[in-house]
Formats: sequence, C-alpha cells, structure tokens
Amino acid sequence: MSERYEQAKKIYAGIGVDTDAAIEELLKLPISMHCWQGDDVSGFENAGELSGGIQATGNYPGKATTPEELMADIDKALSLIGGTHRINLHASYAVTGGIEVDRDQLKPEHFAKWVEFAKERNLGLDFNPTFFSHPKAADATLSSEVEEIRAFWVRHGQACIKIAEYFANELGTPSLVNIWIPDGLKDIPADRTAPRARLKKSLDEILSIDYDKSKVYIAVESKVFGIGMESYTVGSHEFYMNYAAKNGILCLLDNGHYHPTEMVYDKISSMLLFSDKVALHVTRSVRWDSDHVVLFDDETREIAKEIVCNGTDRVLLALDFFDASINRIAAWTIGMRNMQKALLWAMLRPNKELSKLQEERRFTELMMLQEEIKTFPIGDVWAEFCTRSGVPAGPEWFESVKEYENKVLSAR
Ligand code: RNT
Ligand code: ZN
Repeated sequence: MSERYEQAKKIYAGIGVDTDAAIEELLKLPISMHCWQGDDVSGFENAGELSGGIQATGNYPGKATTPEELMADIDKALSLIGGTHRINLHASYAVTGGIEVDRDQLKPEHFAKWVEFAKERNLGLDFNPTFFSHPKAADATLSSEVEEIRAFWVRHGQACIKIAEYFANELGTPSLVNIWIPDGLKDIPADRTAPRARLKKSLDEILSIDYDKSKVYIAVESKVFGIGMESYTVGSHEFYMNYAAKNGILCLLDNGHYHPTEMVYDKISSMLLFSDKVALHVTRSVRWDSDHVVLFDDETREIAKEIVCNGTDRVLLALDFFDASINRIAAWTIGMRNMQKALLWAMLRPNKELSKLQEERRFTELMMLQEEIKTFPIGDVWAEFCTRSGVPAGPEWFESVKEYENKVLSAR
C-alpha cells in the first residue's frame, strides 16, 4: 500500500468513511460496457447508414469492422479498466459467419462467439434488440401501421429475449434486454394515440413468450425526441413508465433523453420507491442527445450518488456513448474509468452523516461539509483501486493505447 493511500485512508477515516470498504465495493460493482462505442454503432450486418435519429460524428481511423477486431479492441479497453465488467451487445452484432440472417431469425447460436468471449473473461452479457439501421425500420417499427412490419419487429423482440436467456444460462448471471425504438414523427401528429396503442400491443406480444423472469430482465427506454422525429416520440417517458409499472418490467433511464433541465439523477429515487430495480444508460448530452463520452462531471457524480445511496444492487448500470472523432478505445476507457471514479466519489462521502444533517435541517453544516470534502484526496484512493485491480492508476495507460493504435489500428 502506498504512503499516499495510507494518508488518504486516515483523512477519510476522520469523517467516518472506510476507504477499504469503498474499494472493495467498487471492485465488485459491474458496469455494462456498450460494444457500440467500438465501431460507431455500425454492427456486422453491413446495413449501411446508421438510422433512427442517432448519430456518431467523426471518422477517427482504425474502427473495428469485424467481430475479431471489435473483440480485440474490447480486450484492450478492459485491460485498462479495473473492477468487474459486463458487455452490452446489440442484435446487429450477431456473428453469423458471413451468412445473412434477418433480425427476426436470430438465434442463440449467432451469439455463441460472444458467449465464448464472455466466458473466457468472466464477463456478464446484456442485450438490445436493434430496431434501427434496417430497411424495415425506415418508417416505424413496433408502432408500425403496417401489420407485416410490426409483426416482424415483434418477432425480433421475442428472438432477443431467447438470446438473452441463453446468455444468462451460459454465464450464470441475469441478462438485461433493453428495448429502444426510434419511432416518431417529424411534424405535428394528427393522432398521437394510434401509434402508442400499437406499441402497447407489440410489447404485450413480445412479453407473452415464455421466459425465465429471474434470468432475463426486460427494460424499456424512452426518449424525448430524435433527429427527424422532433415533434412526437411514440415511446415517451410516460408511456414506458406506465407500461413498465403495469407489466412488472423495468424502466431504463438514459440521461440524454430528457428535457435539458430534467435530470435523471433526480428520478432514480422515485423509480426505486415503486420498482425493485431501475436500469440506466449513462451518457453525456451536449445541447442534444449527442452521446459524448462520459466525464467525471457534476451530472455523472450525482447519478453515482443516487446509485450508491439507493443500493448498487438495485441499479443496472450501463454506459451509452459513441464518439467517432477520437481514439475509440480511449473513449471507452475514459468513460468507464470516469463512471467508476464517480461511484468511488459517491462511496467516499459520509452519506449517512450528510443525510442526518439534511433531516435535522442543519443546512449550513451540510453545505460546509459537502464543499470541504470536494478537495479530499480521492485521487489517492482511486490509485489504490487501480493498483488492486491491476490496471494503470494514472495517465500512463494512454501509452499502451498509443502503442495499440500504432501497431494494430493503423494497420486496418
Ligand atoms: C438512442 C438510445 C439507445 C441507443 C443504443 C445504441 O437514443 O440511447 O440506447 O443509443 O441502443
Ligand atoms: Zn440509451
């Protein structure tokens, strides 16, 4: 143990915080790392343009274009991120050996390579049906007025549940299936109800299949608007919050998906008073749902505080950003490490004491203490966490990313 850590440990002990306990907790706290930062949400289907009103901007060289490349890049990133991990996959990342398999025909076998990858590295897997970047998603998916198209996407949703069940069985850890659809309208709708009624029916049909609820968690992700769908989003927050509550499934809150002053960190406690668990996509939106890399900023820290104070086992935590303008492996590493730093920051607060000050309305003291601890030596505790998990503690990790870029990425 470093001298600096020993010092920091004493300083935190002075406010009643056990740094060793925090490090131990962080080591066990899984974050689901999204595979799609590795290739700008392209997937392996050669589907062409990314659609659905989401956009990855930039064209930094060396993007992964095959399963082997993406897996190698994930390995590189994971070698620089301490603690416990999960990988969050999208259906468009099926490994079909060059054979075209449409989304409604996807089977567990098309993800066997990912299961093998996860097993070898002791990772959990989460899953997302891909309701975008597909010819049948040009107008609408689960809310489509064209019965054949709606039925196609229902079958896709059902296929994905079966794949997640396979993940859970193989890996011995539950798998989260998150449903996000891009359905919406550019301009003022004449009828806001009909598409939502069809979405409701489609979700009912997806959930009607037989699956093990202790192994597969299903979540629905709302959004306020998307590019090209500025006036109306079928899967709005109210729609999904009500749907999830009534049907015993989960809500997934993406902090890029609300009005700019509406904060996800303020929603978590409310969700958890009515539901056993909540799922999150942590991202950073700059002026819109731009999916910038997660930073160690106020918003991320407040989200982390809610996770820690409400129970880390009640929040299914995933990241969701895709920056194509910088080294993609560094983007993953920075975002994951920042999420972990924010969690550590939250664990290093004397949360019970602070809550007591609030309950007793001792607001002067509360402000004083919250501000004082901002300059406590969290960096030394972070370095200890990194050392214990066998990853570089400081900016030196970037050297190995540069080396990988020179050797591997630049040869692509
Ligand atoms: C889009 C949603 C969704 C996607 C991923 C790729 O706005 O946030 O979660 O980012 O499924
Ligand atoms: Zn999201």
